[in-house]
Amino acid sequence: MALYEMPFMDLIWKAQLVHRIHFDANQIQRSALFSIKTGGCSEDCKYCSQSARHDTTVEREPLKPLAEVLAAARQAKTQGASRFCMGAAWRSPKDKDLEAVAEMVREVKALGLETCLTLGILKDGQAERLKEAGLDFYNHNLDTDAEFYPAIVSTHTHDDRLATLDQVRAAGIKICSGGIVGMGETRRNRAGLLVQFANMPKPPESVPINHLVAIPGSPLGDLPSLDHFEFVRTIAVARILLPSSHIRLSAGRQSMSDEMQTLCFLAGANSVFYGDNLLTTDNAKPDQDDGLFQKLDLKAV
Ligand code: SAM
Ligand code: DTB
Ligand code: SF4
Repeated sequence: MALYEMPFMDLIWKAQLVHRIHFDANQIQRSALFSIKTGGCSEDCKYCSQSARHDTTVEREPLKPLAEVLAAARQAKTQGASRFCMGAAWRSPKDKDLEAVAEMVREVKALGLETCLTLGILKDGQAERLKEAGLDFYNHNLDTDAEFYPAIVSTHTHDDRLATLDQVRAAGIKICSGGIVGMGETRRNRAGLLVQFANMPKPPESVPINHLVAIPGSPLGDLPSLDHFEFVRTIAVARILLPSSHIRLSAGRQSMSDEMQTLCFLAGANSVFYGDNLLTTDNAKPDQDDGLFQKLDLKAV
């Protein structure tokens, strides 16, 4: 909380000092995102377009065939992404589906891309099977602190999320875990989430900070946007508390100006999702990103 309350200029300066000890400040990592299984999810996460319980425009689809996933991965590689993240709208993967996904991991890796999956809660043994397939990262966000979590999700608990992160760590897979801001949480909730990551025996290698994309028809569909400067402060506090993690400026970039994104990079964000789409919503356009990277002399890695 003391970091959040610092004068803005001092906070950004401190974040820059920390950032430059651990990273090249002119490099940004780029991951592409692809939905391999969209919609129809049993869970009730209030922010999400893919819950079967919310009346959104997203239609339920089956698991995508391998060829379609590989075509998307090849395109992401050609466009310049270094990691390919595959997301599924599941509470938890079935063993049969896990085998199909493991095959996707093997084939995407063979293209020379890093692999990441986000499939929901993992059961005993599933993380090990993904590790055997060569998975580099597993994304599983805590999303907000333990206190606010029940106001957002009732069908699983914050402890369920932590148990999956433990399994991923134990299997030797790198962790991507972050949160969403702008869901009506307090600054204390935001600080609590970041402190929780910082206090882990080994913090996540990658920490996505998502700005809520308000989805029409979802329970958070009418929420007003969080103040942009509070968002930038959140990035800076994340950078200071998690000095050697990649901090990803994630969902919500499509509604941020170039100048706002630049403030986020100054505050220590050093990773983005690159490509036309996130999972079910639009991302910032690659052409726009290329222009911004050029103007700022940023090198994509
Ligand atoms: N079903 C899996 C799960 O819940 O872990 C994987 C997919 S889920 C869509 C992955 C993450 O996307 C969520 O944890 C949340 O952080 C983010 N997300 C989903 N909808 C969002 C929205 N409308 N705005 C911002 N972030 C969102
Ligand atoms: C993460 O933290 N953000 C990504 C990824 N991990 C899976 C998802 C953002 C989803 C935004 C809303 C949508 O496109 O459905
Ligand atoms: Fe399902 Fe994941 Fe969306 Fe929650 S966030 S409703 S678990 S897809």
